[in-house]
Amino acid sequence: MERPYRVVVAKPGLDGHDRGAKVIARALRDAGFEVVYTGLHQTPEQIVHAVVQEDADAVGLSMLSGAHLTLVPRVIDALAEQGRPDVLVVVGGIIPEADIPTLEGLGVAHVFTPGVPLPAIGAWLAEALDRREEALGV
Ligand code: B12
Repeated sequence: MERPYRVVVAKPGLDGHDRGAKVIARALRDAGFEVVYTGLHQTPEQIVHAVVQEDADAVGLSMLSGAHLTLVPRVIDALAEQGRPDVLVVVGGIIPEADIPTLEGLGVAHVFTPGVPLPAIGAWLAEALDRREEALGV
């Protein structure tokens, strides 16, 4: 990893499934990322506010409620509206296989479903953020 990237791990929506988000926040922190966890029950606007305030490189949305096709596009739109379309967006959780191409079409860089080893998630993110940094010419 070129530098310790900052990642906002967020729980959009009204459900209380926060175990996955906490596991990921911890795993990314242990892998050398700077992690900000938003806590439960965040609106897309609150999440994007955190991303802007923290000047984050990436946002990871943990979705187990089934509302991903409603909430993920709202986060992506709000990032563009707030002048941060460069932020890498990843989604994790209970996402039906059939919805993954739709999310990727909206601009989600990767979808992580249960069973992916935690070190592989950190490694993927580090590589993707190194590539993003190169592309941005930072
Ligand atoms: C534990 C659990 C609960 C717990 C939650 C405890 C908690 N604090 O999290 C309790 C008992 C509270 C609960 C309640 C309910 N639940 Co529940 N729950 C589960 C269950 C069994 C396991 C989820 C879990 O914690 N897994 C362990 C964690 C570590 O895994 P994970 O979250 O999937 O995260 C991994 C990956 O997905 C990924 N990941 C996740 N997030 C992120 C984020 C990023 C950035 C990245 C990179 C990766 C990533 O990496 C993680 C590590 O591998 C699932 C079924 C299942 N097999 O997944 C149902 C499930 C999610 N629940 C479900 C439902 C319906 C409910 C209830 C509505 C049931 C009811 N009628 O009351 C309520 C809702 C209550 C509420 N207020 O939200 C459904 C959702 C259906 C849907 N999506 O269409 C599921 C899928 C069960 C089912 N098959 O029907 N639940």
